[in-house]
Amino acid sequence: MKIIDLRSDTVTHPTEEMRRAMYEAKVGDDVYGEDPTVNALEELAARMMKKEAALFTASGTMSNLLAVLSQTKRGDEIIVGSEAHMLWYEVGGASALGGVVLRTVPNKPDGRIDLAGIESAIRGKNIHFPQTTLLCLENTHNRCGGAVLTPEYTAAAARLAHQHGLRVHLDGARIFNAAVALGVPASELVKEADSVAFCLSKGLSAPVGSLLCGTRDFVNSARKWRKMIGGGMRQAGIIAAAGIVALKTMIERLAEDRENARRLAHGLSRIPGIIMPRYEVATNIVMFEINRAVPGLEFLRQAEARGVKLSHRGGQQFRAVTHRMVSAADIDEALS
Ligand code: TLP
Repeated sequence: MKIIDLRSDTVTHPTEEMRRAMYEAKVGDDVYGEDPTVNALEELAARMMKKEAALFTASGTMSNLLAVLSQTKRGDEIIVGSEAHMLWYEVGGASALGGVVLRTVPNKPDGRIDLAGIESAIRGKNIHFPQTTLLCLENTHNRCGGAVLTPEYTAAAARLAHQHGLRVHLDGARIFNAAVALGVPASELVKEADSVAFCLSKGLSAPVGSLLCGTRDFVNSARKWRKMIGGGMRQAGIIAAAGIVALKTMIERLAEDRENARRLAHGLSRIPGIIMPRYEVATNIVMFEINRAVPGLEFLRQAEARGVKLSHRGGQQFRAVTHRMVSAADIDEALS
């Protein structure tokens, strides 16, 4: 049976061109800084984000953790949105390994965090308080249904944070989905952030990897932390090669994923018993609920038995993510 896998864009396989590039990749020992393909990928990423330097890491989770380890000290407090991936899905790494407190401020449904909320969460000088040192934003916003932060919002939030002496990290796992949706270069969306993480292994279809970008000093520090947590990857050019192909060939096509997500959302909204959120689908993530006629787990099981895989968010709530391995015809089939 054909499977239409809408659980995540992380399920995408590398393209033929990526596989060829991996086979042919020139490699060296990256811990010595001698892997030419890793170096080329890091330079390309830094150029695309208009940052001084970049670091190739194993995953988005690792990049976000390194951003915390490199920009805070134990006992600090960092501000994250109440729906942040860093809070929900990164195993508490920032606290467990970075020793920081995660202070949450509510995310709005569109992924933003209210600026006044950020300002009031920043700790004043008081012997009892931890020091607030980092603000973390997310673009696109996973749990807010792939919502997009505009350059203006990001710049305003960053300005506010900087005024209070905080640094700003942007979890841009799907930053290119945001860039394509807004029709702006990704560098515009990360301009005011001190550090930005983005993923190669989601909609861009590379098999593994993420990049963490920022100043050269920041990246040097993150490189050291990466070594400590076991992320020195030796002949990583084999996987970096696919990343280069991803950045050179896979960004524009994200527009297709957005169209398919809209097609899916439109179709779902016409099915009795399915409840759609009121906001428009911004990128490649579609959130929906089903009414109580069928228990959520049963719906999940029945959809899967018919070849449609979905993410279950708990209760009656589901997530579907479009990607390169799902066509418009697949969306129609999933709907039917
Ligand atoms: N998100 C995954 C799961 O972890 C939920 C998914 O299927 O969406 N930041 C954001 C905004 C993400 O969505 C993800 C992955 C990450 C970071 C972590 O990336 P990886 O999976 O490479 O560690």
